Amino acid sequence: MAERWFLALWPDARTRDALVCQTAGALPEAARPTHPADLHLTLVFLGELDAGRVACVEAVAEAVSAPAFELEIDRLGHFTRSRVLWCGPSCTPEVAQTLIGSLQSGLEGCGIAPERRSFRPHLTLARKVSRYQGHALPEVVIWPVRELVLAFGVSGSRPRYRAHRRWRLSV
Ligand code: 2AM
Repeated sequence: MAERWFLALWPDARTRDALVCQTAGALPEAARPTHPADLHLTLVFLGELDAGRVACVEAVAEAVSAPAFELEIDRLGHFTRSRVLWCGPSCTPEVAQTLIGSLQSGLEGCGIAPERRSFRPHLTLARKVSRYQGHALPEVVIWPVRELVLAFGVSGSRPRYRAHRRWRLSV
């Protein structure tokens, strides 16, 4: 299967461990949990890209200037149709919305149309979760977001995602 690309935020090891710890109790037995190294929050889904488009996306990410920020991961949620259990922030800081807007407008120059659906920030914790009730994490995890990552998925492998390039956000 062709690689599917996306721009995302990847938690540092400390944040990832805290997320794993805070969400472990929420995973139903039959769920298919995400490999900890695969935990991430997608900002822009890109889909299949040829080499020229990858280079164009890299140039857009390179040109974007955005400050580092913090995300408060405080809630659990469930996407019924895709049967995904997730955690995420109740509030998305304006700086993150601005970063997404800058990326999307740059990506239009690569021929990548902006997502029309509203942004639902989440980290997929497990798949094949048919039903879930519950909303808050036992403790809020403060995630210091310091970099933007261009990644792609490799089907059939675990971990499933590979970071292709990373860009530091300014501090
Ligand atoms: P998910 O974890 O909720 O499936 C790589 O597949 C990343 O892109 C994942 O974060 C995935 O979200 C997201 N993704 C996959 N298909 C998508 C789509 N059609 N639109 C938006 N995001 C998508």
